Amino acid sequence: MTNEALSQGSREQTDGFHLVIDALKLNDIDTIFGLVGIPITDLARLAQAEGMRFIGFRHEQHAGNAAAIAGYMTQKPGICLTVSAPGFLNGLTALANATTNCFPMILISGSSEREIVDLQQGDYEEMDQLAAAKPYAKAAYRVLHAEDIGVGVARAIRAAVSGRPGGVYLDLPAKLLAQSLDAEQGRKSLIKVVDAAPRQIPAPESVKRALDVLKSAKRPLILLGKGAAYAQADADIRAFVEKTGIPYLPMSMAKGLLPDSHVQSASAARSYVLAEADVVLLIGARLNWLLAHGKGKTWGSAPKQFIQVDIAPTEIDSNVAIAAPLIGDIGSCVSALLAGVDAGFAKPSAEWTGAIAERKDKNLTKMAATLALNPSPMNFHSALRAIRDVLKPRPDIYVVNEGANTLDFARSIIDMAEPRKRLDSGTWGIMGIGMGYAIGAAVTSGKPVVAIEGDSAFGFSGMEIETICRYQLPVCTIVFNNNGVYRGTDVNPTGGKDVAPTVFVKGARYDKMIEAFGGKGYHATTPDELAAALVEAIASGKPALINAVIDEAAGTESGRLTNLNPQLAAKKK
Ligand SMILES: Cc1ncc(C[n+]2csc(CCOP(=O)(O)OP(=O)(O)O)c2C)c(N)n1
Ligand SMILES: [Mg+2]
Repeated sequence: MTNEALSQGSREQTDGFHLVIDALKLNDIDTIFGLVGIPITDLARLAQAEGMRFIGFRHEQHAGNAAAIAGYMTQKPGICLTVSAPGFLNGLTALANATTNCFPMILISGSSEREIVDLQQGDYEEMDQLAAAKPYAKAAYRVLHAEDIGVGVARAIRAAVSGRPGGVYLDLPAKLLAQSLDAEQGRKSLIKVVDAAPRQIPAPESVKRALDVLKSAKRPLILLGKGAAYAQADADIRAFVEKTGIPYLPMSMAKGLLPDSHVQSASAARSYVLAEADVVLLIGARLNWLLAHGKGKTWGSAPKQFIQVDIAPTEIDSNVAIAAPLIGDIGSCVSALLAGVDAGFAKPSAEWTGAIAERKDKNLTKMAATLALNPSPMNFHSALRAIRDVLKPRPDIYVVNEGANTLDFARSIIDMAEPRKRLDSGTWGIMGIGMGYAIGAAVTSGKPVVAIEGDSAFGFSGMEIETICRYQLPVCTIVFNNNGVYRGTDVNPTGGKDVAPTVFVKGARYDKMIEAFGGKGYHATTPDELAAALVEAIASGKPALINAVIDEAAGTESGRLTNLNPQLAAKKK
C-alpha cells in the first residue's frame, strides 16, 4: 500500500446516513416524525443518537400530518420519514394535504434499487416514488450521490417554505444512504440555507390601487385566511383591522388571529356581510369552495369588488375578477397597507357597522338560548358549551377539530383568542388529521392540546393514541360519539343483517382504548361530566380520552355541507 493510500484510508469517512442528518441539523431542523423499516431504520436511530427528536408513529399518514402542522406553526418545514412504496404512499396523503393547505413539509422516503425499479424487475417494495409524488407535491427531488445530499436538502427546504409554502418530496434510494465519502468533502458539500423564505415586497402601484379600491367602499369587509395566520404578522394585521375599523371574518384556521370576541368580528353575521359587502379585502384567503368561489347566492346580488393579498400571482382571478391584486408576502403587504391608512382614511359608516351589530346580537342571542338547553342525551350544542366554558380561560391551549357536525358546530361555538391555535380539516375538509395534528402541535409547542373529534373522524387516526401515551403528550381527545358518520340512526332499508353505511357499533367505549396504553379514559354522558373530565385531563398534563355520548339523532347529513351531496336522479318506479 502506498503512503498516499494509507493516509487516505486513515482519513475520517462519512456516509449518506450521516450527511442527511448533518444537513438537517445544519438547517436547524431538530425533529423527525416517521415510521421505521428498510432502508431508513438506521437513519432514524442516527437522528436520535445525534440529538434530534424522532417521534415514531403507527401509520405514516399521521406522521406526515404531524410534520405538516409543525411546518404551519413554525414556518420551518416539518420532516416526515418513511420507508419505500407502501410507507411512502401512506405518507403521500399527508404530503398532498400539506400542499393543498400550503403547509411547508418535506416527506423523505427511502426507495429501492433504481436499476431494478426502472426495469421493473420486481424489487422489494418497488415503486417509482418520485413520479408518484410529483403531481401531489410542490416539488419533488431525488438524490443519487452522497455528495449531493446537501444540495437536495437545501432545495427541499427552499421549495417547502419560499413563496406559497407546500409539501416537498425527497427521494433517498437505499444505496445512497450507505455510500461513503471523505468526511471533509462531505462537510463541504452541505448547504446552510440563507433566507429560505425571502420577503416579497409588493409593488407600490399595487398598494395604491388596493387602497384606492378600499377607500371607495361603502360596505367594506376583510376576510382573513390561514395564509394570514401562517404569516405571523399578527400585530400588523390586528393594527390594520383596528385602524381601518372594517368588519372582518376569519376563515376557520384564522380564528384567533384577532380574538373571536373582537367587536369588529362579523362571524355571527357571516351570511349578511358576505351578501351585502361591496368591497372585500382577502388576506391570505382563497376564493375556493369554502367561500362559494366568490359568487352565487352566498355573495348576494350587490356588485362586488375584490382586493386580494396573496403571495402567488396565479391565485388572482382564479374564480372571479379581482379588481386589485396585491402580490407579495402577507407581512410585507399588510404593513404597506397599514402605512397607507392615514388620517384621511374614513372609517366604515355607522349604517354598515350598525346593521352588522344588529344581526350579530340577534344571532348570538339565539345561539345563547340554544346553548343554554340541557337535553338528555347531550347534543352537540350542550357538549360544546361545556367544552367552551372550560377552554375560555385557557387561550394557550391548541384546539384540533375534525368531523362533520362535530367540526361545524365546534368551529362556531368554540371561540379562539390566540393565533394559530385552531388546527382543523382545512381546505379539503379531510378526515384523519386529528391525532397527527394533535401530536405535531404538542411536540412542537409543549402546550396542551384538546382534540374535538367526531367518532368517525377519530377512527382514521385513533391508533395514534398509543403514540400519544408513549411520548406522554398533554393531549386530551374528546370523541363526540353519536354512533356514526353524521348520525347513528340510519337503518338498512332491506332489513338485512348489515347495518346502514353510516352506522357504527352502538354505545362504543372509546375511552377504554386509551386505557390499553396507560392513558386516562373518561365516559361522559352529561355536560357536567364532560366539563369535569376535561378540567381534570388538562390539569394532569397527561394523555386522556373522553368518550362524550351525543344524541345519535342530533346531527345532519354532512353537517353544514348537505347541499354538496349529489341528489339521486333516478327514481325507482
Ligand atoms: C379522508 C376522508 N374520508 C371520508 C370523508 C367523508 N367524511 C366527511 S365527514 C365524515 C365523518 C363524519 O362523521 P363524524 O366524524 O362522526 O362526525 P359527526 O357528523 O358524526 O359529528 C366523513 C367520513 C372525508 N371528508 N375525508
Ligand atoms: Mg359521528
